[in-house]
Amino acid sequence: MALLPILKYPDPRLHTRAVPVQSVDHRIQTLVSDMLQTMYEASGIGLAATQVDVHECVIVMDTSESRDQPVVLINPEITERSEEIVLGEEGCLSVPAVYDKVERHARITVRALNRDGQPFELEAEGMPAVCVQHEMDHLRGKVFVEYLSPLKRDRIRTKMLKRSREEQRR
Ligand code: K1U
Ligand code: ZN
Repeated sequence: MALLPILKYPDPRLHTRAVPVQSVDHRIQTLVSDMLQTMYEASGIGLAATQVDVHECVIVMDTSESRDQPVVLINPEITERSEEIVLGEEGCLSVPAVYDKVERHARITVRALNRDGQPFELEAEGMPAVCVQHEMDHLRGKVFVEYLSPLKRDRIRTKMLKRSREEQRR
């Protein structure tokens, strides 16, 4: 297993659209293991392959309190969405220390392949539903700050660029 570097906003590679996985082979299984290790190490509840600069449709998640219930979604597709919308606080490992409210469908049904390449369906609500929608946005090249006002987004962009320049000087 390996820890993978996480791209930080406003890195333009975060806007790359991921392509479907052709075959759930050893390369993808290694990517899944590395992404899980990276997500746990960063104390995240989800991670999309886009964030580690791999532009294929792979998501890992663990929204359990015990942090021992990993979920792997390969080539996920949302097949049902509730009409009900919820407004909840989100964060992102690619935009550290920034949290803001985003509207999401309250309940969704997702179809995907697991890490063995087997199809399965997941019905999610609450934090798992929010997390799946956030991670699927990453696969489409969308970062949650793009739901915020242009003013907020510009402030976040400036703060992130300043922080990255400071980190480079260290
Ligand atoms: O995709 C990512 O960058 C991971 C992200 C997932 C996520 C968190 C919150 C709402 C939607 C999606 C994170 O894990 S951010 C860190 C975190 O654990 C967290 C932040 C805010 C609320 C709950 C958890
Ligand atoms: Zn994110």
